[in-house]
Amino acid sequence: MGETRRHSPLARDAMAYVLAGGRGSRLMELTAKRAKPAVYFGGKTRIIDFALANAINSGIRRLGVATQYKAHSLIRHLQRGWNFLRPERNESFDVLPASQRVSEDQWYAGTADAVYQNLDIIESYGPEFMIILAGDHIYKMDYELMLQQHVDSGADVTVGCLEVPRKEATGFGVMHVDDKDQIISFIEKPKDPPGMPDKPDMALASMGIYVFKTSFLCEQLRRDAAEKGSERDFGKNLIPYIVKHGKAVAHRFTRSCVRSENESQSYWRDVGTVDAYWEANIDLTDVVPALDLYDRNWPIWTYSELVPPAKFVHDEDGRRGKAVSSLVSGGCIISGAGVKNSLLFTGVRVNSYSRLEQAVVLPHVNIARSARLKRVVIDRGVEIPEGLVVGDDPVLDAKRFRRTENGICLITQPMLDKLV
Ligand code: ADQ
Ligand code: ADP
Repeated sequence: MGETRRHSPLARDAMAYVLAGGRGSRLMELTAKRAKPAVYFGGKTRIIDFALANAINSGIRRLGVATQYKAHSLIRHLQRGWNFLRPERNESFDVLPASQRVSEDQWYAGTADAVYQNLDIIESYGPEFMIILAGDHIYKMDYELMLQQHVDSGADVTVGCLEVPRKEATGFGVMHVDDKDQIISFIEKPKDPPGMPDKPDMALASMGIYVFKTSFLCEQLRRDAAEKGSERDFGKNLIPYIVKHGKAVAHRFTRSCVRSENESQSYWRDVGTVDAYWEANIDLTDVVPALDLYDRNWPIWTYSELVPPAKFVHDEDGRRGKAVSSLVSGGCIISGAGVKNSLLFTGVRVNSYSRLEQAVVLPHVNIARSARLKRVVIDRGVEIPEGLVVGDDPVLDAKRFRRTENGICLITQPMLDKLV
């Protein structure tokens, strides 16, 4: 197996603080009951597992997760899957729901407030560095490299960034840097994002990942909290302030952040819309996917249900149950049905005469006989009735389900219940 990685004290002196309170409303009904970080991704994992696994794989052993919006499913997942860090080894794992600890009438106002309200907990652990992460992106990144750059450059804050097409940069913090990658301007979600001087069609976008010395972060959070009119947000308030009054440096997310040999390019996805979510999941069915989930040097840790292996059976007429170019998780049974270019999460049943193509099927979905489903996302636990056809008639699909511009149908149980 791969060499055992050795970690410098930098990562061991750092606490990773994951912001997982946002709703992610563009995922529509997928986030009706759960926060975006709790949404299932990739067959076994949930979105938040990527940021947390990155932290663990980078050698960080102190983790905090700030939750707010519809946090139950997220908290349950964290308790089941991530509760292995041990205080007696100087490790910690804290779930920090907005609990009105600072003032009685306040939830977390913005992302900075979600840290500010827990400053006493953070200070009680005394980490030298804080790495603030978003819990809603799919990527693999070695945060140790970012910590190292932070120390080497002497920055007040180091901001993770990547190049995105200029037109797509309206949802990001967009920055300009000098030749040493010091940030000279930062605009949060500009309507008309400025391009990069040498690549006018691209913009340098913030990943919403920040490294600070803890003492400096505390000082800044307290300063911002006293400021009238601040929205208590990193992207809107803290980062622009530090860019203006201090030293902010960009850390470029590149392929070198990951040591896997299989990945030909750096991979980072927001999966913020149903289309992007469907596509990123279906991409995993490629022969050589851009995101390698099989890399044993960079495992994506998660809570996984104890289930028997996936099973493929003939039905009573001898019809074969089969899946090609697909990922099929444990507990699935495909019986006399055909599955192609699809991703089946844990415990999915596909029964005789049914056909799935480019389908993302969340855990414990039961697909009755003779269904034909193409380009769909099916929410957890849905009972697909016998003979349901989706993906053939755009007008009918749009009437019954959530159909996106790209023709992907999101199917939930309440939508099906309305049909009868
Ligand atoms: P946004 O993508 O708009 O911008 P934001 O809504 O601020 O992100 O959420 C960032 C993270 O914090 C998400 O993981 C979210 O779940 C969480 N979160 C949001 N509100 C929260 C709250 N009140 N309490 C706890 N957690 C909360 C940010 C930056 C941009 C950057 C993009 C990159 O502001 O500059 O470009 O991230 O996606
Ligand atoms: P159909 O595909 O005709 O709708 P079923 O869903 O009843 O049929 O089951 C098909 C096959 O799945 C069964 O013949 C059996 O092999 C397998 N199967 C169903 N339930 C279980 C179970 N609980 N444990 C193991 N195998 C099962």
